[in-house]
Amino acid sequence: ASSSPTRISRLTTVSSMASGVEGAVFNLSDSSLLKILKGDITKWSVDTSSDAIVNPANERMLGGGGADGAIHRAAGPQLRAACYEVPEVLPGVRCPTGEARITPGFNLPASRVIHTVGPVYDSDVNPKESLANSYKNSLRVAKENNIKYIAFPAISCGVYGYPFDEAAVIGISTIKQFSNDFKEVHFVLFADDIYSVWVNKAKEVLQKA
Ligand code: AR6
Repeated sequence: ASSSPTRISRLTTVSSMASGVEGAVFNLSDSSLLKILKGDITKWSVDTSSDAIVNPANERMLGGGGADGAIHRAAGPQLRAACYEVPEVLPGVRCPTGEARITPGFNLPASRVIHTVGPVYDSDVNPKESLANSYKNSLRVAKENNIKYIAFPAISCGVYGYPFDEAAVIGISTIKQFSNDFKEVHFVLFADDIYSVWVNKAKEVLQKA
């Protein structure tokens, strides 16, 4: 299988955020693709119900700012209610850093939401390991729920302060490791700067092999 990336200006496959969206496509394995898209993850959809978006949440899982806030607003109040039902493992902690939990997507176009908590870059003892765990556990929960199409934001790259280039390498290489279980893994990135970093790092990481 060729691992050379195909630059595209328009997505014409399953992604229905397609029209005019900027994106880059890479082969992860013989049977799975990585798509890096610029856009709003709350609008992401594919033509299947075996899909999920990943929410960069906090340990309480009851909403917040950034992508988490946008996802909760778009999903509607049922999402907060479903998160509230997730059992606490410690007082105030429903999802420890690096772990993942799943809920329905309610009013979102995505069928499910996988909530994960990335590391706070400046205070986590091992931010690399924690960020890799967020990706791994999100993919594990996705696999357990037969999800074949999954969209990630840049976990920890906002409020939690993770440097984009390091986060991109961890995210892309971790996804590569587990790619066989998925048809498509997408990154949906909000800003131009972060999008460019992701595309460049995907070329480095995926062309090495
Ligand atoms: N679609 C895609 N990406 C987005 C969107 C969106 N609608 N909105 C923001 N981003 P952040 P974190 C990007 O801060 O760093 C919350 O308060 C954003 O530009 O959402 O993991 C939680 O409750 C950035 O690149 O998540 C936690 O307390 C990336 O998503 C805390 O923030 C992640 O930024 C989690 O911080």
